[in-house]
Amino acid sequence: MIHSSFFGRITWRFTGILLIIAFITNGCSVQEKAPEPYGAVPSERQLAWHKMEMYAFMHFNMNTFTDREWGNGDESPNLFNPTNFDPDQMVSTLAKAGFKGVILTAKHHDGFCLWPSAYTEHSVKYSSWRNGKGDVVRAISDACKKYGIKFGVYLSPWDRNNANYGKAAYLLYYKEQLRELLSNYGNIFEVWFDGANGGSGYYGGSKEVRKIDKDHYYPWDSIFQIVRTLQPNAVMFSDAGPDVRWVGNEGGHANDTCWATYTPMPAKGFKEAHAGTTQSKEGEKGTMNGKYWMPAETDVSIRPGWFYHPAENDQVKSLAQLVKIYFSSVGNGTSLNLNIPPDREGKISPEDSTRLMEFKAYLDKGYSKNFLAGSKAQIITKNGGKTTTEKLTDGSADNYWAETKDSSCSITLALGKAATFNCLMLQEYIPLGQRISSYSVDVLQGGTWKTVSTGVTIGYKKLLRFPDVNASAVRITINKAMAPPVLAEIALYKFPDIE
Ligand code: FUL
Repeated sequence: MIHSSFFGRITWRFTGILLIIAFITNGCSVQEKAPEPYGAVPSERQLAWHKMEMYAFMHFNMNTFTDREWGNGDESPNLFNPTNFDPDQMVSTLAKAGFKGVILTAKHHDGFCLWPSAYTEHSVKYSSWRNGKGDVVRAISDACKKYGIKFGVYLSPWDRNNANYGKAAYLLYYKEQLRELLSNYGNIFEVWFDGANGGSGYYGGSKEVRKIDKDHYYPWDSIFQIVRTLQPNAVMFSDAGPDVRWVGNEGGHANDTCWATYTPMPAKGFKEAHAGTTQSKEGEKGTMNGKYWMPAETDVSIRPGWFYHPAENDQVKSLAQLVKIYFSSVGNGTSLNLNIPPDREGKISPEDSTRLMEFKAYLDKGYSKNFLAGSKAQIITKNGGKTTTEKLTDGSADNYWAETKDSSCSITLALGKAATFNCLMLQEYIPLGQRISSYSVDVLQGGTWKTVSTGVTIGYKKLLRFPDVNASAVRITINKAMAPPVLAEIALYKFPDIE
């Protein structure tokens, strides 16, 4: 039959191509079948976001000049007046400090717009700063392109300036503003939707309290659709995602058990889980086997406030505090969004930039030597299956080793020679889901195995810290997994002590 052999050839060719693709992407032998994904899995845009790990929040707006955290909305545009505005200094400092992106507060709750929006008179266009010709969004997004980092926007859903806030007309205004930001400034990697909504304000002179029905006021689906249409690669952040969830605190920590999957639940008194209406504390842990892949972002400020206040110049977080935040956020599989608020000149202040460079030097030193580089992992499964792999130590998290049957196994890696270390990095291969739910780590000291750490979740990345230990091998025992484990990378480091 001409037809069946024709289709047979096509099918054969198609299968052959698939196997070649599988071989190239996974490094598996052609006989091996890629494991089925387990549970919710990340989208391409979420995978790209995970890999950023650290980006900077930039709270810079009217409050910078009024010494406030929440402006009322009645501030004169002329108050916005950076005296030495220097986007190159700001963005190059952040890029040098290792941040992979910047999220700018294009509009905070007071409603002042850092770009010349066509829809309001409450913006840089109506300020005497640069005779109304300034555009902070343009300047920062251009600098991000110049220094090779990504750009994101915060557009406060609450607006204490707008006369229509609380009514349907405001929502049209909000959407137009979102369209402006997403159409005119190049690629956006993240759009940040704040959950603080409704209350007292200026509201075009009404000066009243405007409570909104948080369950129904914002048409989140159509707002999200604007982002998907105009910036398909951008992730959206809010208490309830849809792509990235709030970690649930502003102290800079995730839980030691932190799932990338999440089923957001409405807080007491609300019907639906949206920005401002979730049980936010749950964000610290996420949900085992949660409905969505919705990893956490840990947002925290380098200073007590989100905006710059001269009186807080001596309260910039110490290196020890930043390092603790790093291990508690990035080390628990979340991304760190560290706020570095520019000062009234329009620069990153010397106190902050000095601390950032110390932080960068600390991380560089810690990551300078991986004691497992090139080591071969010996794997023994619960049922006695034995295998070895170099994929876990090849420096690439884009390929993996997969166990096909057993959910528990032990992975032993020998160091070239005994060394002192204090941090083990583990990575699951998340395109196939988050699977592991219990493990322990032992080190070999003079012929005896000693347990140094135990854990529940791994996900995109887990950095396990323990006191300095001198040992010649490390063993990871996967005790439980919801599906046979698929790991991407294992590394071992010695981070410096902090005096
Ligand atoms: C909060 C806001 O109310 C703060 O001012 C700040 O922007 C922080 C990141 O989010 O909800």
